[in-house]
Amino acid sequence: MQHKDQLFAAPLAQLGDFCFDDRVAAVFPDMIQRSVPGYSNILSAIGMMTERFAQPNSRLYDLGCSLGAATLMMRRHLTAPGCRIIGVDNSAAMVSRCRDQLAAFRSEVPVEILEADICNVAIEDASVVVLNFTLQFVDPEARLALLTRIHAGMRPGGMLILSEKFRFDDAPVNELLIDLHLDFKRANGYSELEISQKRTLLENVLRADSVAQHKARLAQAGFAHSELWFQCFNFGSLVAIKGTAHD
Ligand code: GEK
Repeated sequence: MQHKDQLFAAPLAQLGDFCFDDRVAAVFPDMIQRSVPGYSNILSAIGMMTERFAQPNSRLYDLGCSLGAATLMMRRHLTAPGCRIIGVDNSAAMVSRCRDQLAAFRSEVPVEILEADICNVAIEDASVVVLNFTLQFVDPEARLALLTRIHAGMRPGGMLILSEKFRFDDAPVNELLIDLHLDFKRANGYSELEISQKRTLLENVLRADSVAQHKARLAQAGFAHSELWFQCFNFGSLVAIKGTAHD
């Protein structure tokens, strides 16, 4: 059953920091669909990239998997033999619901969901790694180290899909794209109160980088190739490929 996100519909006495607790996990599919422009397009593309980039007998990672929407997409589109998928999230509420969700669909592909911090989990022998709107919640100081470890744990020719909320250095453009995103949320039925309360809650936990910052960091982490392949307002997705001996 789909639950509607009404967490911020009534005035809240205290606005602390947003966290991925059981109340958020219970409404998460509705929340992300109504808040992130392009979310379902990006999920479809994760399926397409998996089909293309998964290498036989390798591992596929979904880092910050929430309820496993990207994990499910990867599992559905995986054609390479002998692979396993590892989903990781540090929210106990998300992990428990994610395991139930995955068990609801039959599949031969082995999937493991770990409750862990993506900054500590081992990345090994990976051909596809997904960071679908997760890096933005990692401490900015820890982002390069994480991407460097991901790169080190990938096979040559492997693919990283990095989806994020962006900020833009050009102030009028930044304001316009933020405004268009707010219109998107209004069009999806969020009230002014819901929008402003959620914004305050996210202020300290979601720190967005620019596309240029992402590209520079990906290069620094060792990725030979990267490009923005999708953007809608201030949300989008990059692909990065680990070089081969021919690069
Ligand atoms: C999707 N990828 O539906 N370690 C592990 N998990 C983390 C960490 C961390 N350090 N920081 C945040 N998370 C999903 C959507 S949501 C995006 C991802 C959003 C987890 C956090 O618990 C949450 O489940 C997820 O990252 C971010 O395709 O809510 O905007």
